[in-house]
Amino acid sequence: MARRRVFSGIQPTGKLHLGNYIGAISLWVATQADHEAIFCIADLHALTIPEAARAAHLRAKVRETAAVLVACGIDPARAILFVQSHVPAHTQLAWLLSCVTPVGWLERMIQFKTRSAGLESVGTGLLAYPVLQAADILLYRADLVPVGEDQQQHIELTRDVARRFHTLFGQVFTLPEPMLQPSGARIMGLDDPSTKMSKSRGETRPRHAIGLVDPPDAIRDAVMHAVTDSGREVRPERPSPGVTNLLRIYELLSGRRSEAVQLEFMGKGYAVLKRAVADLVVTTLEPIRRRYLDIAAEPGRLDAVLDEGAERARPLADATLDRVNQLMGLEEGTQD
Ligand code: AQP
Repeated sequence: MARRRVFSGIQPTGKLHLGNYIGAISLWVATQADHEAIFCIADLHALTIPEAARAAHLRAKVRETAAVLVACGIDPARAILFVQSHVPAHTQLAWLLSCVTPVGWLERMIQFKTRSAGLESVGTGLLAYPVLQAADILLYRADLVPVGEDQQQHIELTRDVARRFHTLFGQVFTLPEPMLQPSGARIMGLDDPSTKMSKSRGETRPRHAIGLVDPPDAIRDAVMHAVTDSGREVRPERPSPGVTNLLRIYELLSGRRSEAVQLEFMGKGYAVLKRAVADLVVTTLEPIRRRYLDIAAEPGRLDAVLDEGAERARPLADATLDRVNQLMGLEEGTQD
């Protein structure tokens, strides 16, 4: 039986953090064994965030992101790992899909509303971002998209865009399904548990995120200063967002059930919980950090991995794009 195809991407917008790992990258690594896996570093998406788009930073961030992904266990011998802008079909299909996507669908996206809130002027790219994301996924006819739950709405939009295209022009795409962590893991910022842990926020707020390759001291410092509440000990009957976030990190990294974790920490002081979380995070991330340091020391090899990934991705993407061009009347095709 043919293996199902998995596609996902990550933006090189800052240091990759524990939320990215728990919500997405750990799923990516797990799917490689029995799926056809394709992963991209979404540098074109990063251009929608002005601070991330500074040219001098972007190339370095792309390399750093690739090195962290490989250190986390993405195996370039099994999975295709490439940089989005190295495969021109992504932007080409995005334009074609934008011509069939109503603006109202994009204005309803929660991420667009959050990111544009309070801004005087918003780039067209921020609004059109989910169309490019739909193109990323649909180009590879992916069956499954492993993502954090914040991206679920964009996968639903991808399906809507594909369905609309099929109605207007004919069948070509596979309708993808999101693949989420069973517990729908969303990791919140340590300095503000009302907002999700985010790469870009982590760039300016030192104790916001746990970087996947942060040194142990920095991890312990961030966890021990994590915002909790005015109480002193864990009381599951009145959970606050900060304590819930720490319990959840512990639960997901230890692989234990939430009831067992609650029982373990019930009635114990917040300092005990924080120390246990810090120890577990450091133990989990230390092998990743060591591998990262080795990989980052050989940038030539990393570039070769990304070049080869793009070589493997291009023909797959071009085959879908050719068919779309034919259906839209831009190229001669079998139906002419
Ligand atoms: N806090 C989170 N908890 C669980 N999953 C998360 N993801 C992101 N944050 C969390 C998942 O990580 C994948 C890659 O994310 P992305 O780079 O495409 O963009 P994002 O969702 O916008 O991630 P960030 O870290 O918040 O970056 P910035 O600050 O640049 O926006 C996605 O699958 C996402 O769900």
